[in-house]
Amino acid sequence: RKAYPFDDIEPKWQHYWLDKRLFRAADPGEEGSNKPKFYVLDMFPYPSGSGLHVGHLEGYTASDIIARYKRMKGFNVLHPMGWDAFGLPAEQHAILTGTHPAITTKQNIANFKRQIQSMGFSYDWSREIDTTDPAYYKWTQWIFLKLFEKGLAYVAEAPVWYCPMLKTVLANEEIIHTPEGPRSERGNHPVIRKLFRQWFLKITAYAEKLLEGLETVQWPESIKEMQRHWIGRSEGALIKFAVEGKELEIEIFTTRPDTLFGATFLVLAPEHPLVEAITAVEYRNEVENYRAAAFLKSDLERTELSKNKTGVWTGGYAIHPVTGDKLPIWISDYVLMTYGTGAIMAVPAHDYRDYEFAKTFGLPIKKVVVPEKQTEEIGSECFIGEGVAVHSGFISGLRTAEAKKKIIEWLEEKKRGKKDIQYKLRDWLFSRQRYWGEPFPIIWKEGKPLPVPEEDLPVLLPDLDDFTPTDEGIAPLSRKKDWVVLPDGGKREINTMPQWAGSCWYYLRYCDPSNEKLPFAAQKEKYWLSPHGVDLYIGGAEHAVLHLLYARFWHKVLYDIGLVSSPEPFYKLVNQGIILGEDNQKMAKSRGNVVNPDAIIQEFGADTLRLFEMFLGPLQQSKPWSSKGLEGPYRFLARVWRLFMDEDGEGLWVLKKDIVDEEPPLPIKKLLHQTVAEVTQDIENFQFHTAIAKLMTFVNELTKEKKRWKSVLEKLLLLLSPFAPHICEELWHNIGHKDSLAYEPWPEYDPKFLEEEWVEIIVQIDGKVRGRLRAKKDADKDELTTKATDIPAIAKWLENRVCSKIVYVPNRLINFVLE
Ligand code: ANZ
Repeated sequence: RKAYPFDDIEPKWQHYWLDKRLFRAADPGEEGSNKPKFYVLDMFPYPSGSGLHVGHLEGYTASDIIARYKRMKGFNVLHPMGWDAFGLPAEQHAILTGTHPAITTKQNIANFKRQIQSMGFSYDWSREIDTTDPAYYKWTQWIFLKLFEKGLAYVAEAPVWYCPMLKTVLANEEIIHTPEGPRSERGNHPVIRKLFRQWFLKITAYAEKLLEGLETVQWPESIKEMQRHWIGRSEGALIKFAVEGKELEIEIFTTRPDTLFGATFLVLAPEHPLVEAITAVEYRNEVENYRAAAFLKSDLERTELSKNKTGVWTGGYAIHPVTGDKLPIWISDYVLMTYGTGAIMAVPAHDYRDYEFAKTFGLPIKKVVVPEKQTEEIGSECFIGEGVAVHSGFISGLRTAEAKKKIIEWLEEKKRGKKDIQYKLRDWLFSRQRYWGEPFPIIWKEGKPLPVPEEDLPVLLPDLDDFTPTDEGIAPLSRKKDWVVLPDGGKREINTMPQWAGSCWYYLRYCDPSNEKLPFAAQKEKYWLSPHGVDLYIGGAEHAVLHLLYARFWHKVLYDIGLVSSPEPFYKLVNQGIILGEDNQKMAKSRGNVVNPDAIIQEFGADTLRLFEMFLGPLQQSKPWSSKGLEGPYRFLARVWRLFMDEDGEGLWVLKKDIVDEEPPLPIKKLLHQTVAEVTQDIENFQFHTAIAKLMTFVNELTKEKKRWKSVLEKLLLLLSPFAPHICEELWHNIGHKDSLAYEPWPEYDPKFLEEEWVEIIVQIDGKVRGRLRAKKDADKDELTTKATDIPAIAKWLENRVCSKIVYVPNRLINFVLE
């Protein structure tokens, strides 16, 4: 027999909530929309074949607690859910089994939805969206066209990551670098570099705005820092070097223009367009071979991982813009074509990479900066810090910052260079040679990409039987000739968008999910997103630089076009910590340590699982699962149940007879108000584990009492309901309420019942203890001084004396120093 009948209660209330559409958010103009709004968003799941795992449920439980709490606090709450359903796994499955990805996706969504609903989350299901639904992706295509119109989507040939196993091109972020070489994040397959015609989105045009916006949002500092790092802003200068004997100039980017006098050679990326023109005939073979080898390496292999510097001399020289010295021009793969100008001035005395290169090839090293305090770094041949310029002509003697300024002024005046800012951020590789994604709304005519007219959207993804890309990596849609080739000779774009596309704007669609004329109506967007975007976004930290950067980029473009009303999409971001397996390892099918929520719900109920997920530890920390721990919350809920319910002679649950409509005694009142105050504060601070601990203490105390005060029991149910909504609804109903408690006002507390914390303060005269004083914790100094001087024993010492100083150590002592 179950300790309490959760198996009856839970499905019953889930149906009640759904049938009554109890959690429908009121759109502007509807009843309820005059309340303040609160938009609490989850990162919507990819509906995988293996179903929900307990990690999803952690974030979803946390957001549900907030949603339920905010409703009770009088907010009009938008709490939606949907499916990020395009993507590789369904397509891989289709390739293996022949089952169309649409079918698998549909089944998986149904399973995810069943699982999510069995947790009793208070989603507004009328707003459910699915990124693979043509009614949704029509607008993903529409937004793409806006980017295209603004010149933010373009086609380029580019060396990109290609995975021969997955037969697709992957973005930088989808690659992991292992000691065995670069691999695909998905599936862990080896990847290589290949030249492809690709779509790119010009996220680099928003680098500065993406950086600035970070200052306005309430995000974990670690995530902001990862985005800053990813964007990688560097301030420096561009400097032009003439090539000896040629009408050519090499432009370099440096963050240390103050070291110009220490440049002893130049290095070009092997792909640099001037390499051919500069290379002397006798070096051509060697240079060509080196270039071919470099092409096969990734940027990361070329820079961070490679320790031994390689390179070849072109036979050419550059002229130093100030001294006129001849500097040999080399090529090396540690200089990347994808950053700055693809060329550098090498300053081996002040840059490690250049130093290693100079050592390897016997090139000169010239010291031009010394530390300000000569104690540091003495004797080291490579000093990368800032200091004072030496052997540097007109900037000698200047500190680094001034030296930079002065040399830039000189360069600008002589038209040999200028101040410059570079970003590490690259444009977003946006096309995939895959089937299961949004088709591009693009038609090719005479080699030019043209937008599909708006009235012809959506460009539907046609049916296919064979989902494998061709061996050359050409997208599978190329097989659908009658779809690709149009009667007028135009040809459809056959690549599809990456999975990130649909998740770039889904939070906007939730505001107006069935609009057929627009992605969302302005009035609804304004209501839900003003003034600062989604109020609270909960999800995993693994999206720090992918989804969270891409979505911010799209949002900022939409903001610039005037389609959204806030410059940032997500105001407050909370990352839940990872739930590890019981073995403290990441949960993974291959390790066999994945916990299935269905089995737990069956054995203990959803309320127990919800409580348990929150009771594991602080939301933001990662923590191991412990199936033994489920008993605790389960017994707690059974105890709550027994505060209200008794078994009759036939084993049926009946309401306790001794529930009284009386004022509770003072100690119980105090405990109640204390609990209300603390649970409220804990919820506001996402300290759900401590909130639950306080509710447990409260219930233990109530259990000891002979009487059951109805007003106290009611408050308990309201406080517990965001965490364990089913049992609370049932008991609320049992004690005589007709309606759900979901919109009951959140309990208030009266500070006069709160127990103050007291401390003992030592009172000293000239450092000797002369008295003691009980005071409220953190009381202020003046208040305490008055109190202390009122103590007769102290007053006696102070009589007719002049006090020169009062020393106060908060919560510890007060010392009167006499003259
Ligand atoms: C001369 C110099 C002297 C440099 C010195 C550094 C220290 P971040 O901070 O990453 O922006 N660099 C420029 N373009 C490059 C490229 N395409 N591939 C590889 N390295 C490149 O670093 C900028 C510095 O990295 C630049 O400043 C340049 O080396 C190098 F004491 O120029 B520096």
